[in-house]
Amino acid sequence: MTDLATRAPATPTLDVAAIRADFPILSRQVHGRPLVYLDNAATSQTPRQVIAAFDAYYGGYNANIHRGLHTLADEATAAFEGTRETVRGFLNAAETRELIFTRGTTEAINLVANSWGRANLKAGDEVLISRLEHHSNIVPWQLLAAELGFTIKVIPVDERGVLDLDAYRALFTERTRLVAVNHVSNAFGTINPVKAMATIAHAHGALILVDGAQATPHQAVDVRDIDADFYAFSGHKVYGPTGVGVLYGKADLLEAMPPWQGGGEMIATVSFEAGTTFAELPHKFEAGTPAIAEVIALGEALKWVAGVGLDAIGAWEGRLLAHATERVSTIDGLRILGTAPDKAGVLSFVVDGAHAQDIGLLIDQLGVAIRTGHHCAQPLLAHFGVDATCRASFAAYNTLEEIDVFAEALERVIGMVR
Ligand code: C6P
Repeated sequence: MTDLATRAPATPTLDVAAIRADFPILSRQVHGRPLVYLDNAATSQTPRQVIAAFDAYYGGYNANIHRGLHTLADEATAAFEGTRETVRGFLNAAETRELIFTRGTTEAINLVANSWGRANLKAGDEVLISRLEHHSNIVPWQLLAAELGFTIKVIPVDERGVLDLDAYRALFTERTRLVAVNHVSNAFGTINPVKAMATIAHAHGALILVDGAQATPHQAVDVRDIDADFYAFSGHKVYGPTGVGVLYGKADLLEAMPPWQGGGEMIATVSFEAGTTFAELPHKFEAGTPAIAEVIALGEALKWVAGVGLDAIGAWEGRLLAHATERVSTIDGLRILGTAPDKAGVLSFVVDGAHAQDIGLLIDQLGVAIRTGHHCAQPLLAHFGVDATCRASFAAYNTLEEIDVFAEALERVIGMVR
């Protein structure tokens, strides 16, 4: 993996105008100005191919899956399972049974905590979590630790927001059972060396769970190359719909894990006398009717991403990041948080004398959408002595001209609040 900001080719290989034409929302106005959408790390926009998948499903073959014998049920089941195969290719997983559909990254991590964690962690054990984590990769472990009595140890970061690998190595003991780390930090954009971290974890007999919510939209992910034991991502950050995400888990681990939610679809047989036996993977972890249309639409999103190409997307976003970094660096009193050499398309900053929320509200009046606040990463922000930052985050459809509009709007807004 290389630095997105420096690996960008001089001539971008993306046809950004053609890409933008796929996104109807990008032609809308906000407060009388063309929308400049730079809140992609919160949720990315959705191409018409994904929107069309909802129409096709509800207008053509809406039915419950895996249950009916009628034509509509067959068609819906085939499309749903088709996405599982698309996800398999997207992550380079070995088998589709290693892929569980969830509501998103948050639910995927909660699944691992409540199933694998509850069955395998006990008092005295240790779980390593990085300082860079989103709350969804902290709180499930804290909840479980309060119940089971294991210890959470924090992998530190340096002043650039880069994980300290020597300190990481030094945290391992014979009681370390799990490492939970994000692939890309949502608050700072740091790309973590998860493959090296997996090697170290495995050498100590620990598993590694990788939160890929912010990696999958920007770079090709190969779960087998990383050797991740678990890998999670959300549909809505990778040009897909909300309400759907994926948990990848190695088959032998998932096989040995107990179900975490009970209901229809996840059983083989149910009897008051003999008890319940469970379905094979992946259905053992998919209780109840899933988000069928969303899963099918996620498949379209991943095909769209593959069609554009993640290498080209990553390179283009690197160019956007470099340009944005250069533009805002000249603003008096502006400090960028997160200056890792290996960084995805996220620009987090604070400005002396101007609160992040004020900047966010005022810049919206100029048609520019950025996120302000703690980005669900309070331990990270607290470590850097702030309670909020402004965050601009980039996607394939953003342009250099939009970055200029953003930078000019930012300067104007700062002038208003100071
Ligand atoms: N980050 C952001 O603005 P869900 O909500 O389950 O789809 O994703 C949670 C999540 C987990 N890990 C990382 C690294 C994330 O960035 C997110 C979501 C959004 O940064 C919303 S807080």
